[in-house]
Amino acid sequence: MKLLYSPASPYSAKVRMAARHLGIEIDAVTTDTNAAPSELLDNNPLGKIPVLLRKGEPGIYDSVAIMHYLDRLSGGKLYPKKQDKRTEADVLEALCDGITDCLLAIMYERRFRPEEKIHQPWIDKQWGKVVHGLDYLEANLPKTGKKLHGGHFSLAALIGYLDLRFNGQWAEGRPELASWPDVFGKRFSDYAEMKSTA
Ligand SMILES: N[C@@H](CCC(=O)N[C@@H](CS)C(=O)NCC(=O)O)C(=O)O
Repeated sequence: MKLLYSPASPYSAKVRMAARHLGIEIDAVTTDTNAAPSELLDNNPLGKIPVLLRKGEPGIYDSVAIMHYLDRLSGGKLYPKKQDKRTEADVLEALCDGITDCLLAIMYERRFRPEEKIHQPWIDKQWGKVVHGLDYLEANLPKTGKKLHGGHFSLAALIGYLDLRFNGQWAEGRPELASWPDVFGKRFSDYAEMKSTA
């Protein structure tokens, strides 16, 4: 299988880490969404990464659908079996992906608009959601034992992206969250290698 991805993409980091954790081989192919290559558009009409490609089968997107596919491939090793634990994992993943969505909205506002059209109230609104989300996580960090699940990988991807693009702006006053990567790194030793990079 191939994964269309980019090294900075947090959602790509999430699924790559999960696949590595499960021992599922994936060939990661760097893809520039701005160039909109046909391999990307033919497999995801939205032109977004990550997209998982299988021989002779339709592409799989978005990252949550890929995570669920990996879970099925592994025989259910990526998400808890018990209903309440499963819901917890799903909601954690939704929260961390949702915070990441806000961070990307901020990045895109700055990157794609001419400087005079950048709308600061929109950036502030997105940042407000980030702050609420991170404060919630600081007070409600998931238990991180031997059994990692999709929510853990989403949180790891979020923190990797925060470190890459918002370094110095999020960790202060959130000691639990700031030290969580050390805990996670003990359970998933490839974290430093696989988190978002420039
Ligand atoms: N909800 C999607 C979000 C994917 C996404 O926004 N990916 C970004 C890169 S991190 C992208 O492809 N951006 C290009 C675009 O929006 O055109 C997922 O979970 O996969």
